[in-house]
Amino acid sequence: MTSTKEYRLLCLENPLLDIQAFGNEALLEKYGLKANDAILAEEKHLSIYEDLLNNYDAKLIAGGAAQNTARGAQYMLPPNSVVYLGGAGDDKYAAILRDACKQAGLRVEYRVDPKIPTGRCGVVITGHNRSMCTDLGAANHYDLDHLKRPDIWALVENAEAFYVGGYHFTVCPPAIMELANQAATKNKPFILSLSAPFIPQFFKEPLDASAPYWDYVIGNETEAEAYANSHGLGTKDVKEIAKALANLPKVNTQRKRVAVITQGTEPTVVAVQGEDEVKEYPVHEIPKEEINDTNGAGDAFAGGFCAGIVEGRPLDECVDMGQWLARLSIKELGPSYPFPKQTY
Ligand code: 26A
Repeated sequence: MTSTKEYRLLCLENPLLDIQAFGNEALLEKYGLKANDAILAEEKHLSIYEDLLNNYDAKLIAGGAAQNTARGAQYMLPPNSVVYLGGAGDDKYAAILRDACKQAGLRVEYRVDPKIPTGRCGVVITGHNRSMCTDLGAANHYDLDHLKRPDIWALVENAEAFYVGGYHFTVCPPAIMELANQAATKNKPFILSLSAPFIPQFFKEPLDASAPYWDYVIGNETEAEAYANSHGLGTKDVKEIAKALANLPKVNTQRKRVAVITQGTEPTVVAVQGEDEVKEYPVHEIPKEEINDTNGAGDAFAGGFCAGIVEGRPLDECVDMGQWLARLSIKELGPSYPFPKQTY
């Protein structure tokens, strides 16, 4: 049954402006970056943003993992279906983000910090890899006061599903827990992305505190492996890890947990709580010449998947919607979706 209600999906995380360029080994080496990674910027990284803009013809693109997912879900849903929360500044970068979200039909409710610049993410593309280095800025100041503001809390109560980007564990775990609790007590789906290997590695405690509330947990193979390592699962087998995630203790027993692990061009792995069989969904290949870059492919997958969940579609179809949207995003520059809109 499709509902006509507005803002059925509410998303939370870190709004960032991506400063994205095609780079090379030397650039990665200069800043001590791995070819495929996502990290928080330290002092030594802070000049990379100017470097990318001045020397690598970097483009400014709306980013922030869950904001990309939110734009993606909105892409596949009726108008006014998705609202996104996070912290931003009051500056040129925030204006670019607002504009991109407006064009995508995504409603954003930022906690605006007039004194702190909007967060930025340096993205270095080399081949099919992307290295991301984030200076969170105002995104790091999201707080419970904003979430509990009556107009914002009304959006939370109105929502029928929640999507939280795991990157937010570095910012405001109490806000994540508020949404998790709201989901469990009202029997609404709570969807969490593991986001990056460093989240299960270094933010294990807040991640684990939220685990009993996950109805859906989404990650890629490197995040799954990082989770397995930091939790002593003793396996690198993606299917085994998915099974372990699906069968963690759960608060809302009215929904079976689903763990979804993407693996680039390899099949998407899906495990359901209490079920022995772990399913694999092959991805449709994209001709090489049609690939622009893979930055944001995982976010796009999550966007399509969430759109399916919000619409109450069967799990198989949700996975297919995720794969479909990821494919569209890979053909664009950065975490973007083609306009005019394509229909699923
Ligand atoms: C806290 N960190 C490190 C981050 C991010 C992030 N989004 C939120 N928090 N680091 C990278 N990203 C975003 O990931 C997208 C690609 O998946 C980038 O902004 C990029 O758009």
